[in-house]
Amino acid sequence: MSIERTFAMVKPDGVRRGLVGEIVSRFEQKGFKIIALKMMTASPELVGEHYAEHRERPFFGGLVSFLSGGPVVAMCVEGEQVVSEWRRMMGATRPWDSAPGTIRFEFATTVDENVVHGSDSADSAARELGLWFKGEL
Ligand code: D4T
Repeated sequence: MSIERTFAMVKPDGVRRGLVGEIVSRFEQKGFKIIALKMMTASPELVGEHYAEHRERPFFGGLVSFLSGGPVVAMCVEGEQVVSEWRRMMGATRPWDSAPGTIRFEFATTVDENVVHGSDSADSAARELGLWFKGEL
């Protein structure tokens, strides 16, 4: 058994489109445990820190304004292999590469507004949970 925690988020497009219940229910149906969940509007500083690895990319400015431009739902989710499993449930970053049945296949058409986020490794999960749930877990 490898019980892990990951950082998951419904991005502003997902919240705006009323997809929070759909996304949360996928965790519940699967059997993963939601440890913490909060709706919040992130500061540009927090989003910039979250996406620090993309700071030099041309899409960075737009990404920060999109992510800090409306409420998101931030979650800490626990379960066996949850880091990679949640990535599989989300589907590929580019929705047109994502597999049928995944969230991005079913609910997204673009890369810049692709509904959900999930940490890409155990190290990223620890870093991101520390950022978004500082002192709260
Ligand atoms: P996130 O981190 O949002 O779950 O996305 P991924 O982990 O699946 O993908 P990523 O790190 O490659 O991209 C981070 C974030 O940047 C946006 N993006 C990405 C964008 O707006 N334009 C682009 O060309 C790319 C590659 C989408 C996700």
